[in-house]
Amino acid sequence: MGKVALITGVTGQDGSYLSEFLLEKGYDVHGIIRRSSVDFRERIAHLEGKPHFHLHYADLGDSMSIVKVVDKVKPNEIYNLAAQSHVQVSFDSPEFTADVDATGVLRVLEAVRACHLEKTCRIYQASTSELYGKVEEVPQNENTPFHPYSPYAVAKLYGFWIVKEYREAYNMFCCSGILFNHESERRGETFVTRKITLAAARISQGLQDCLYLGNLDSLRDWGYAKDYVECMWLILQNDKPEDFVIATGVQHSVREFTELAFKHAGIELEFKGEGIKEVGICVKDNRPQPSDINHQTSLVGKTLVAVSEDFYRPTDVVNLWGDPTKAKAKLGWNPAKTSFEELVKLMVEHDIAKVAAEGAAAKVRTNLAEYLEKGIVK
Ligand code: NAP
Ligand code: G4F
Repeated sequence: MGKVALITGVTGQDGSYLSEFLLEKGYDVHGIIRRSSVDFRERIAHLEGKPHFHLHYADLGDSMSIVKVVDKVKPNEIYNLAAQSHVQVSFDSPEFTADVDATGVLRVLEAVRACHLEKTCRIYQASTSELYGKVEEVPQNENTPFHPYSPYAVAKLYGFWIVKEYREAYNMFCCSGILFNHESERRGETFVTRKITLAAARISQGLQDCLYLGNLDSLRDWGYAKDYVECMWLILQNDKPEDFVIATGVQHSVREFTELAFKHAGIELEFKGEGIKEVGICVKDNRPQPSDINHQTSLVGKTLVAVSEDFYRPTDVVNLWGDPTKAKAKLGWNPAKTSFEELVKLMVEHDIAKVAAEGAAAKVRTNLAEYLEKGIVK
């Protein structure tokens, strides 16, 4: 019999990669999904219907639903990835964020106890570098003090401590991975990296004029999500339950990410001005010029990136930089598998293809509408 894993947040970026990873390892993978008015789950659509992949309705805000799924599935491992994961949104919906990201963790732990699985079920909690918040040292490791700096981070801090508490109080194998930012072609479209790669793709194809961002000076340690899900699994295969920092150990600014993404899309930018007045101007237009897309006019001299106060946060975390020494030494994890440059490239290439495909589909629809109107096709 293979192992059984239960993933909360299976429809998210990490949940989808982790599902693929565990299926390849021979696991029976169960995921929890929420009722939504849209039934298409883009990130896991290719897994639905596979024999070892199962979905169950439950919600982290609903204790009974979690208890029922845990009791039915009887998992050997639970990966608690479900969360309201957007920091800026947590300022608009702080109570919901606390319910899911803080109390939700407690609900999962209690469900395991209620089902008497505390001796056999290992639990991974998706913790975050946001706990370091208004950072007290750089780079950050497992001993760096926490200073959460958003409603999201405060909620996640509760999740971190309740996992630690259950580990000590009830001898449960539950651990937190303190993951630094990890991105991919499946990243939500309002996180800064994906917002940038999609905009670079659209601007390069003449479908968007300008990208508006918030704090360009913010520094992050960005890794590739596909590499990070392996570490989640390694944490649960360890001899004893421990918490780990997962990061690349390399730091870049939002501005650097933007410059590189646009460069991959054939656009060289130069940044001028400061703060709210800063702009990114095109200084070289290296885009190929196929005849069938509408970017015949050069972008040189145009302002393609500008700053908008709308994307400033009431408090912002500006200096995240992780030290993955412990994960390297104890788990044998390689933090340098995908470099920053490779990550940006793969995201931009993906989005250029996506935008082009959407453009082509839209063109077919327009042509078809025209033909129908003219009576050419009936
Ligand atoms: P994501 O793409 O935003 O996915 C979040 C998942 O949580 C989605 O499947 C979502 O379901 C689910 N969810 C939200 N509220 C729920 C609820 N009440 N009940 C059940 N499911 C719920 O996030 P991600 O980037 O994959 O991140 C995974 C986890 O790692 C999160 O806990 C996040 O806070 C944490 N984390 C992420 C990073 C990062 O850089 N990505 C770094 C550190 C920690 P729907 O599809 O139905 O919305
Ligand atoms: O991409 P972000 O929204 O990610 P953030 O806030 O770091 O949170 C992500 O990583 C955390 C791990 O550290 C996770 F726990 C969390 O779930 C999530 O996955 O913003 C990154 C930085 C911020 O400093 C933000 O102020 O980019 C800055 N930024 C500048 N302009 C922007 C924008 N962020 C967003 N989302 N949109 C902008 O236009």
